[in-house]
Amino acid sequence: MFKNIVVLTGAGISAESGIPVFRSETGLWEQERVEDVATYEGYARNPAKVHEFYNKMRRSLKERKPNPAHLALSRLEQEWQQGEVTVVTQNIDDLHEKAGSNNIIHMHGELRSAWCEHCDEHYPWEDDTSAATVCPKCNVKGKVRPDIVWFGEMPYQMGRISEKLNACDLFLSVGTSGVVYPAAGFCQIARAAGALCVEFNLEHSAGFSSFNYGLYGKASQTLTEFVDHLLKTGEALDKV
Ligand code: BV8
Repeated sequence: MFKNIVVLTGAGISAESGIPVFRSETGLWEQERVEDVATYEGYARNPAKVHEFYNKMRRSLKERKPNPAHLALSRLEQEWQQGEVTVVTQNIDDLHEKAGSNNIIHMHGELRSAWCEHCDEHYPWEDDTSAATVCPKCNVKGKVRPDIVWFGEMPYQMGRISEKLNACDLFLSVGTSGVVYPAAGFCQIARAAGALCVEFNLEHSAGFSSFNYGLYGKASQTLTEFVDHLLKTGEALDKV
């Protein structure tokens, strides 16, 4: 019988809500070089470009809606009585929140947060950021950056994530290509802790061999069917 559940999500869970994934023919990394927009060096080289890259994403968030995959996880959190459901997301959008999930860890940061490099304060942020932005806490101008974890930077709440992984007996990975670490290594930690590990993707992720099995297709269908069955029977569906 399962008790604690950890769900790792990646860009694929938001694809059906119209947010582009990273690694596909039409993916984000086809339009921009990772080095230019998702590293501190790229930000230091051209802050205006990086501010604008995230400003565009943040503006478009307002009209993005959660899809059935996000809603299935919110229902799972609400209706699962046997233990805790934790969503660990690599995504910087707010679709898990909009779907009603509460127990969420944004390990790569959030578009709707900003971070002052001068006073190290993180705070909710809805507008654009730029070199002209003044920190509402320390009043220093030009030190407010997008609150996003770039390559080479430490993801957030790794201690808490590791606790959840070591205490879970069901690990679901939804819509991630499994190429970015440390997230790509979470399945092995959960597996070693004795969890059943299932991936939900369009195709095998890079880490598919670490999972007990995968359910392939659109997460709005595969994950919804899986959660329905889990809530009804307490069992894990192994084919859809
Ligand atoms: C760190 C922020 C250490 C910006 C992101 C060599 C080997 C191994 C590791 C490394 C290495 N060299 C460097 C590293 C470490 C590096 C890394 O892993 N690099 C990789 C690329 C080799 N990692 C880091 O730097 C991390 N930090 O290690 O710090 C440290 C230690 C001490 C002190 C300081 C530091 C930081 C990583 C975070 C980087 N930031 N994003 C932004 O979000 O814009 S990563 C970026 O990729 C996003 O966060 C994204 O979430 C993440 C993963 O991408 P996915 O979510 O998987 O998206 P992708 O497009 O790839 O795949 C989508 C999937 O969905 C596909 O599989 C597709 O089939 C599926 N899909 C599509 N539609 C659907 C679907 N599935 C179901 N239904 C659908 N409808």
